[in-house]
Amino acid sequence: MTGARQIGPTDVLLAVDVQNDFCSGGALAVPGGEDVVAPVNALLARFSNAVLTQDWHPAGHSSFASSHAGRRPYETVEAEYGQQVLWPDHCVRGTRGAAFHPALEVDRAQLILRKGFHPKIDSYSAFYENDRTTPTGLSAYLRERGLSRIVICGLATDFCVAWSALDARRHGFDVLIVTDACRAIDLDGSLAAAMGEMNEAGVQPVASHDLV
Ligand code: VGL
Ligand code: ZN
Repeated sequence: MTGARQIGPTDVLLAVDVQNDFCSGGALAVPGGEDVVAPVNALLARFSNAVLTQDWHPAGHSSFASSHAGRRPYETVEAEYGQQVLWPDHCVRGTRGAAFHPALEVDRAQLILRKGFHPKIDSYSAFYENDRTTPTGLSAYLRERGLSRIVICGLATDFCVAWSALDARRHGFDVLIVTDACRAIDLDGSLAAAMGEMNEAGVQPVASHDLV
């Protein structure tokens, strides 16, 4: 079999934001978002190390268009830390939209990392908030557990998946992205841009059937 890659004891599966609000009928539905659940579950069954992230915003979060008078979702504003896309209200902590997709095999994960909980800072990456200086603690967690290669999947390819993959490379992890277990928002070419940046940074695309 060409392209087969062995899953080993120092590999960790990082499944990003497989939550109701990013699936059909959700507040920030990613096209085909729910289609990742089956491949992500199949991956969870094969990895002995797994981390899930959960987008987890307080009501009135600064990334919500509704928090900015006269602004609409998908417009951009200047936050204290730079450009920030405004989103529909989504993944409000404790709501059904913030819950994982009901079919996701959450029990297989050892860590659920919540992000985006600071009212004035968004957090796409699983490693750093969007101010690019506030860490989530994930890098130290993985290092302390001796995990050196991150296999990433989930939602959305061009935001939370890509930002996490790029930060993982900056922290010196090997990174694979499982393309069939991701779906994108694709806002103004954001998918092509994200794929280009990940390629440049050495994030390697892989199909889930090649991970054995
Ligand atoms: C995400 C936009 C806002 C994501 C989260 O999971 O990619 N995108 N919050
Ligand atoms: Zn969010």
